[in-house]
Amino acid sequence: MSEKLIDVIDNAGLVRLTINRPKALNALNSDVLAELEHVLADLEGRADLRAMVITGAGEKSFVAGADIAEMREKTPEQARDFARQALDTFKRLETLPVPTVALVNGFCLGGGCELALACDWAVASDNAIFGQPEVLLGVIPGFGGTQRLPRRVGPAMAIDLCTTGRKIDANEALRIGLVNRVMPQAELEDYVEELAKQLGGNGPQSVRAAKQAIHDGMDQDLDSALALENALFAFCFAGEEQSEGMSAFVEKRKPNF
Ligand code: DAK
Repeated sequence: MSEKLIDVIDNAGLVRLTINRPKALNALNSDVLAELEHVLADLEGRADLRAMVITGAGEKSFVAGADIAEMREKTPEQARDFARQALDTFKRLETLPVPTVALVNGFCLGGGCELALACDWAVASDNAIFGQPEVLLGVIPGFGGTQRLPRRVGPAMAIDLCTTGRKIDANEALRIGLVNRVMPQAELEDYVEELAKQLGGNGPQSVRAAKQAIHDGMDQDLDSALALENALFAFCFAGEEQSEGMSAFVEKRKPNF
């Protein structure tokens, strides 16, 4: 397995992953997925991890989908295994305990859109293009799109995108809640760098707790989810972070997390 399909830059707990297959518009093949899973497995236990950004190499494409050439000859069993590999990898990404940001520059289609959906944030260039075009290829989204897309944008828009296969621009993606921000392409990198610093500068335990409360709570009924929030809120008072944050406010200084 090549170790060059995912570039990793680690800047004091702010980690940036770059999928590096620009000639295929960073399409996800088995090797990319295996390497991504390997990298995520290394990251998930790291106590110093503060935030993670994932992007695709080049200015044209975030990820243009699962690799169609690789999928073309698959039997149903092989297709199930291929999709399972991606589902497991994207689950790892989704449950990474720190905020994750999809930096979407250009095409974000099929498995690429599903990759962005497994991240907490999506920040897109103003020329980005989104879509779930699988029905145009005779399949359905296989990397979680039929489930994460309706949870992100609602079932009506998810049905629209998954049954027409139509592509939408960055502004429509923003309007339907698929992405958090749209930036001029020239400002995208700086914006995401600042965002990662901002996320990494907040209290690490409380940032992790906020993510956990929202993610785990979404899968529960409201009363159970509120009980989860209550437990995590109390947990925040068990460490030094809350004391430092509140003392800093009272003493009119910046907190040192
Ligand atoms: N897979 C493989 N190669 C791809 C690719 C992809 N998804 N997208 C682009 N490429 C390759 C092109 O083949 C081309 O390679 P060469 O011919 O140069 O060798 C190179 O990237 C540049 O692409 P184009 O020449 O096409 O560039 P254009 O600017 O003209 O067009 C495009 C860009 C993004 C509009 C076009 O490339 C395109 O339509 N790409 C396919 C987009 C797409 O349909 N994405 C969805 C893929 S399907 C499942 C598992 C998974 C899935 C479903 C089920 N099971 C196992 C059940 C998920 C499916 C998908 O994600």
